Amino acid sequence: MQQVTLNIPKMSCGHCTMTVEGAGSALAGVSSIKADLGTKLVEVSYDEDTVTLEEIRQALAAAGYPPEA
Ligand SMILES: [Cu+2]
Repeated sequence: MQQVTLNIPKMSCGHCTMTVEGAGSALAGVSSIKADLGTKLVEVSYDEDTVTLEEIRQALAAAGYPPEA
C-alpha cells in the first residue's frame, strides 16, 4: 500500500472536495482518499499493483482538478 499527498489548489469549496474524492475513489486500487479544503491537500492510499500514481493524477485532472507537480 502506497500513500501520497497531492496538492490541488483549484479546490475551493465542499463540492470540489467531493468531486475529487469521488473521482479518486472510483478508481480500482484506491483504498482511501481524503481532500482537505483548508490546506488544498489530498491524501490518497492506493495499491500500487492495481493503479499507478500517474493514473490517479490523470483521473483527478480529468475531473477538473489537476494536481500540481
Ligand atoms: Cu468548489
